[in-house]
Amino acid sequence: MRRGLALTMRVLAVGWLFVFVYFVAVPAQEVAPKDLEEQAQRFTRTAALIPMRDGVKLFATIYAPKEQKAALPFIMIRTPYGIESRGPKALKDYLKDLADEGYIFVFQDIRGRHQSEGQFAMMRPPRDPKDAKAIDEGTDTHDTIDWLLKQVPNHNGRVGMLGISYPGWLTVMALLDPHPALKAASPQAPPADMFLGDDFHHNGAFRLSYGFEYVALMETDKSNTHFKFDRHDTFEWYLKLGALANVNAKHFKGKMPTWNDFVAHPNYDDFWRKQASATFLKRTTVPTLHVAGWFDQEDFYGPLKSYALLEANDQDKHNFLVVGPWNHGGWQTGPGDRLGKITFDSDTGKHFRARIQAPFFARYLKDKGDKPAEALLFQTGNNKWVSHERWPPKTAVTRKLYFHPNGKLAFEAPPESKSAFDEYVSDPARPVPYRPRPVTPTYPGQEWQVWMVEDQRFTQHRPDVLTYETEPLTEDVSVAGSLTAHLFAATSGTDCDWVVRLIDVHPEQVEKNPGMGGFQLLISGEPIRARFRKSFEKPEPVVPGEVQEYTIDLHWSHHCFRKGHKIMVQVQSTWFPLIDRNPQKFVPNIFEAKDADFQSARQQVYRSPRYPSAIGMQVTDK
Ligand code: PG9
Repeated sequence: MRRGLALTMRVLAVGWLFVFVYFVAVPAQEVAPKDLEEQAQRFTRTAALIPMRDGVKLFATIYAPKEQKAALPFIMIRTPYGIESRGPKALKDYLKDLADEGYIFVFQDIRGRHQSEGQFAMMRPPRDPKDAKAIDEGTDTHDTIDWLLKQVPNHNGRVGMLGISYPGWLTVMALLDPHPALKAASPQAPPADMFLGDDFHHNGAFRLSYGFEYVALMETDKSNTHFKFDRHDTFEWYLKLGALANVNAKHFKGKMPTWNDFVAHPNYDDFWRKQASATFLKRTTVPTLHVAGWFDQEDFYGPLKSYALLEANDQDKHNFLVVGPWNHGGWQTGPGDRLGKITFDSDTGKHFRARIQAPFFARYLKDKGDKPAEALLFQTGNNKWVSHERWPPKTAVTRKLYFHPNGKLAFEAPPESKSAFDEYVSDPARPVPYRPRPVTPTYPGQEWQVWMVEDQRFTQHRPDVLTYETEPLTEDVSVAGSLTAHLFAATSGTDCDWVVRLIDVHPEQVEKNPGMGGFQLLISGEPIRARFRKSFEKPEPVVPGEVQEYTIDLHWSHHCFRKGHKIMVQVQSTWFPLIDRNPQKFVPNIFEAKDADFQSARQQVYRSPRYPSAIGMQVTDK
């Protein structure tokens, strides 16, 4: 192997003519033989170990069309998940329309993963520009593009980059100090802030099942390793695990760098800020198409934030947004005409790949076709694509839906009533599940991918879940923009979580689809940790019994609550094991709380003229 690498190095100096002879041939793994066969007929596959500026070599495969008549642009995907299992498959679905158009495809394992050398660092923050020797994902992309331009024949000097989630974030990293040949980028579902809104935390509340299982997946070894649960229902497993301190004590034994980072950084400090896009993503010279899914169970905050950050400085008008009715990466394969039980009346995934993604790259890499729309969003509820010149639209106005006595929800402010609040007991020993049990593992699970479109009826009438509901709507209510929960609430403890869920309740009779009678569709749900109500940097205990105002960002939505449907809001204090349990007693660091710290708390949600809890929604008549 070492002799092979030495040869590769020597060849690089000689030039591209010899490159195909000396590419290090690495056998493909985990690929369906059919995919390989098909690709072998269409493409010439070459593998290479590409040297980076610090000498570390990254493994890449290059698929050039066999019948290549003209010089073509590159399309590149960099990933931590292993290119041998993904590249050939992607060419059949995710990248098929691009393949039909004609590109040279490049797939690369990032530093420290699968067949690449070096050390993996979870979301390695951008380098210090003053440090000439520093590397990051941006320099690795830059060095790879440099190499491709010199070593691969018959290209047109332009590179496009895309990817979903981690590969989407790698695409964002490539935008910071872009290689001049990078002419188009599509970051799809990239995380933007792991403390505020993406995979690992939401508003500082730790995403337990995802955080734990993703760390095991990525840091057990160089490949993808699934944690082996000894129970089918992980709800039960996490409950038995107890306090988070038991993760290192019983399982990870201090060996997982990212878990240790969670424990060492329980608040929004420089560790999180350094890797958050708001810190460095200000402007880009590269045309960029951001892609998000309304039902993304992992990174919904990220793509919207990335679009908004670049939109603030988009003088060149080349920053675009697409949001479809998809779960995490749901646009990469299949027709996209449904998700779980929800149907969309058209093949939204196919449409995206053929009519949005492929034309975007053709426009900027081949000078073909027109500019994309500024913001193309699928309006859920009405099942139609709507093109906006600006997002959120200028015409959107904010309306408030107030909590009322007797579980009512209305656009009028609440009246005085005998008692000003509703209450429940939150017991961390009996948390509210976030999806119907059994909660099967995240990886390689199927159910995880669709939990956001599960019928929410499974929590209704629990004594620790408050429900507020409108009358059947007499006209459509079309959200186009942000949703925000304003909660006035008190706890008998010194810390707690508040989880707010906004739900579209279908009528009892759905003619077109009787199975949807009464279905409760989650439109948005977010937790807030009381300790962070004033600052994510400096948590503070709450005074027991004192009413506090909590503002919870429920993000953007483009949903039409149809005439005859009802709007429902639910409030609870656990959402398990999606979110770890709050001890409900203030401790300096929840990752170090003891089992004995967990206590029940009496939770009160106010709905009076003085403390009018409500959901703010930007609505339009479109
Ligand atoms: N949601 C995944 C992830 C991205 C970035 C960091 C951590 C996790 C993913 O699907 O890639």
